[in-house]
Amino acid sequence: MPKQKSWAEPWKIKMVEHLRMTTKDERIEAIKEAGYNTFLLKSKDVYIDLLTDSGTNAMSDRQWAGIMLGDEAYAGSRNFYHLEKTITDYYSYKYLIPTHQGRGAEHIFSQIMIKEGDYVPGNMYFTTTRLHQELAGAIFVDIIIDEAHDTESHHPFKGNVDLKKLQKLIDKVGAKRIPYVSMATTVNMAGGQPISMANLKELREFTKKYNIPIAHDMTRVAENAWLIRQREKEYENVPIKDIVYEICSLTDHATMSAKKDPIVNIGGFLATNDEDVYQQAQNMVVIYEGLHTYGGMAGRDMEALAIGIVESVSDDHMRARVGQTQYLGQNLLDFGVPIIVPIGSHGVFLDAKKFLPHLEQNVFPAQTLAAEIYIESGVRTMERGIVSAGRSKETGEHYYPKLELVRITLPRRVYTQSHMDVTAESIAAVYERRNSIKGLRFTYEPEYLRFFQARFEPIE
Ligand code: P70
Repeated sequence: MPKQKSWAEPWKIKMVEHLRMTTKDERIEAIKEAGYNTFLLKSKDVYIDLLTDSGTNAMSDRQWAGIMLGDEAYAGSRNFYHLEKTITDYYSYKYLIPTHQGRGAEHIFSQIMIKEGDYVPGNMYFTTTRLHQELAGAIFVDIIIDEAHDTESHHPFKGNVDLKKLQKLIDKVGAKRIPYVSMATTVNMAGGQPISMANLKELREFTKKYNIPIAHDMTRVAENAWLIRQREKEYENVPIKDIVYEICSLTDHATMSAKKDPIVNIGGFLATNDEDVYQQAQNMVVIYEGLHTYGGMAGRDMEALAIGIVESVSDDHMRARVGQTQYLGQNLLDFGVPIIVPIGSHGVFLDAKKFLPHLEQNVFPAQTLAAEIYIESGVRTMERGIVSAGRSKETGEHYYPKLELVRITLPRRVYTQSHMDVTAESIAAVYERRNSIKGLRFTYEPEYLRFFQARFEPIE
């Protein structure tokens, strides 16, 4: 008898997009031209693109049909009202401000909520989120549990908040200097790890005492809901849709990069239950994004998003989505490749410190490994380590994050299990020749979000 019953995708393929195969020599040239930064590779030179799950999803026939229903009125598009109702029905939030993508919402929200010298505690930083908090004058404080920084801990909810760390911050700076707690479902930089419902409820009770609101980064909330259902006994039979609604109900505001969970290619929003914040955001969105009934999205994109939200909370969709990630992760474990456990939802994360133990963190092991994987097979992955962490605003020194990772991220409904097999085998091949791999050094380092455009050269 097989150990586990197989699952299969709850869809079939109607249209295909051709992929270009390349030779190793072509790839060596391409990565050199890209300054050893996978963000700077041209897509035509990539075979299997696992850089990100952001905006790389395959829309359904229903979503494409929705595109034809785009109402491109400048003001009051009917797609906006459809989206607004969907967000209230599925995510509970009362008010909606559409934005061009997640960071547009982060920008507006941070500017409204933060005063110079404030502190924003959160369950680990995210690059764009922290930068907007810092640009608004805040200092980010990590309050995730210690296990999140340990690639070997099997804690089922590495996204949990450590309330003792939050208490310590309140004791030190006072609740008045904390405009909100930044809470992400799931935690991207920790390896796609979930927060538990029990922990979120505790956080809610705790913050209520101090009158501190919770701002929810809900970019991958449905994936978090799936992992709650897998790992939290009381929820094993609860539909994803209900878990998502309950998570959102425990928070006050939300920012969303709709390019992930809701299976579209562009879009985002700020949602809130606070009328005052809504009013201020309506005013700000017209400066930076567009009128408050489209905020940087076309009418057709809002329609595809409204439909995608409903599809994203389907149990069948999520079983296949997270099932594929688990399949790739298990394959890599079987090859003995060091990855973050438990396997998360949107990708598998290689532990570059263990993969390349002979490299110091200041020669960028994860950046180096992502470049080597590309050279091996044309699979594109992303660095999530010291290059992503950037430099401290105060000291100008690199942040040295404990986690030095390469993220292998899975777009939704795009690749097959055979693509996963090829990916795992090519990473295993790099693992076999790991001892001969050397590090990189900067040749160009941009000031903001340096990982996107930085360039490197190999250290001989
Ligand atoms: C990724 C993307 C975006 C993202 C996110 C969370 C938890 C906010 C955002 C911002 C794209 C990305 C962004 C920065 C560095 C690398 C890649 N994550 N919160 O690939 O949303 O991109 O729409 O502005 O994951 O993980 P947006």
